[in-house]
Amino acid sequence: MKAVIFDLDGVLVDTAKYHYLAWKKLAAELGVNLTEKENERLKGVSRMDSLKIILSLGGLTFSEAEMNRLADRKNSWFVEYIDQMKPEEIFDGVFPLLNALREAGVSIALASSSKNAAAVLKNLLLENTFDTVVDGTMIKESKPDPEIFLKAADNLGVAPNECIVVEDAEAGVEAARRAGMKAVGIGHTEQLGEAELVVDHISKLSYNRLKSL
Ligand code: B16
Ligand code: MG
Repeated sequence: MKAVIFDLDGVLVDTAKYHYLAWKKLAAELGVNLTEKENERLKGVSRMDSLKIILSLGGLTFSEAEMNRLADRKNSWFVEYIDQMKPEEIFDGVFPLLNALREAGVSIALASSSKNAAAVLKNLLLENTFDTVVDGTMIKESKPDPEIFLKAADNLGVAPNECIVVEDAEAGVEAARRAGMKAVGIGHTEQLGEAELVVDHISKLSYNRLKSL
């Protein structure tokens, strides 16, 4: 284990909840009931891919211009939530884990599909915490494509099989597997069963537990 690559939304902080609330509001306007179960498919995938999933749930089709307008509308609500975020919202267990990895000489990276990741990191005072950050503005394909994790490993100068990914999304676990990396899932085995280890919260992870993978 030379590097650990952390997802942002739903792993370090509960922005996954804000994505869900904003998508649910948009879906309701379109006459679609977005359940928590269906929302699992939206986690980790890009904004436009998320919208397409919602439209397919309702059997709806829109022009590209209209889809852009809908995606912007959802994003404006999401941005309102994250503008209010404070460092206290970082999950318990994040700093002890990051510090333990640092002390052991393990690199730490952040890989988020979100185009808002820089703003979230800034509000949480985490902008200088990671050895490299790859976000949705820097990639062509979002998770489940492995591009984001391969780019993070490349930035660190570490081989994929020396990296462990920490993810809350099924698409993220699949992206890690396709990148040739081990994955730890934060959530439920029902969605994240492909991961080497699944825990319900990041506070359950330790340096030793990651190393033993
Ligand atoms: P944005 P992550 C992902 O972030 C979210 O899980 C996903 O729900 C969201 O659609 C995606 O970012 C794009 O976000 O609309 O802000 O660009 O989990 O990869 O940190
Ligand atoms: Mg996530």
